[in-house]
Amino acid sequence: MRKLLLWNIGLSALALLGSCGGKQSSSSSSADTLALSPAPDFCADSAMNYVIAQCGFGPRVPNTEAHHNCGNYIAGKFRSFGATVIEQRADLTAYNGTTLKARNIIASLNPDNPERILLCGHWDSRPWADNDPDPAHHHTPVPAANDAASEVAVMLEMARQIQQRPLRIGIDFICFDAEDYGVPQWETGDYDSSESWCLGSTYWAHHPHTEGYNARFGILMDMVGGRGSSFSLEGFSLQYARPVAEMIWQLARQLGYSQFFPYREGGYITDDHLPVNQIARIPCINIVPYFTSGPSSFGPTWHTIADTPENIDPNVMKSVGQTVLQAIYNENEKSCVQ
Ligand code: AHN
Ligand code: ZN
Repeated sequence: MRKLLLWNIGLSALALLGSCGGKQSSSSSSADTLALSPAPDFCADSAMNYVIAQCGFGPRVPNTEAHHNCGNYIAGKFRSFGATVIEQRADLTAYNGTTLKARNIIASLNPDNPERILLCGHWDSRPWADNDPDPAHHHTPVPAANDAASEVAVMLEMARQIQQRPLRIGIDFICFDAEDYGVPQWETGDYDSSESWCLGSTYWAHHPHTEGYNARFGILMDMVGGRGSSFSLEGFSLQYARPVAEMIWQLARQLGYSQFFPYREGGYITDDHLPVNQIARIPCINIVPYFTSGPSSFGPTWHTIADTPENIDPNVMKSVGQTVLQAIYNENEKSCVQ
């Protein structure tokens, strides 16, 4: 009942209603300004190191040794930051019939708290750089620094920071597998592209890692480190989780990241937030870049062999990591449980 009510009221009222015992900071005087709970400083250099480490394994294409080894690395890192890690394994069928030995990596903080926030991204690399300007590379795997080491790096750095300043609220970091095995542009067969992406998240949405899993909301991050990136309000995010999107873009503005989070609408993106919204029924936004010029709206390195750590801007990861950390610490203040 409380939850239903929350979704139907404005954000400033939401902040007031959610606060326990009127512990509202004085900075929330203006109707559109959100109170900022104390939050740790996201370290961009640390996140950069996590990008480099993941790329050091080679492209993390499902069914490869690099994928196996990097999966162990990611799970081990989250464990070292005090998270409880569940590895959800599944045999998923790619569009072309290939069986993918997939592994969703789920790292939970305060796993017993029913009040939770879901943070997610994918960790697999695309097997084909099919958007590379040079057709000679169209069958070469993507190094995948931005797509998707960046989002895993941001989640790892958030987990490291949270360990230093523990939360009461529950957090689930989910690294989805097999997001990026969608039908390549060079494929000549008659395949349904829309069904070919997001296999790991679709599996998780049908088989959540705990029975009856729920979260207040979800935040998907996809390609959150590319140089020159800015994040527009994505269409499905507004459709399914507008209050969450408005809260994040507002927090980004208050933290001085308007340059990275312009308050304007981008396109509708088929991505891991769709199964989370449509199957798991958790309102989930997508922080995904929107380039208004160049070869792709996802940026010049998207699905090319140039998706390397040199083309990552740590300041972009900082803007995302700091904003999402702030949202989590704000939610933590609202938590009345424990
Ligand atoms: C579409 O191309 C429609 N969605 C892409 C989702 C994606 C791929 N994100 C990262 N790689
Ligand atoms: Zn991709």
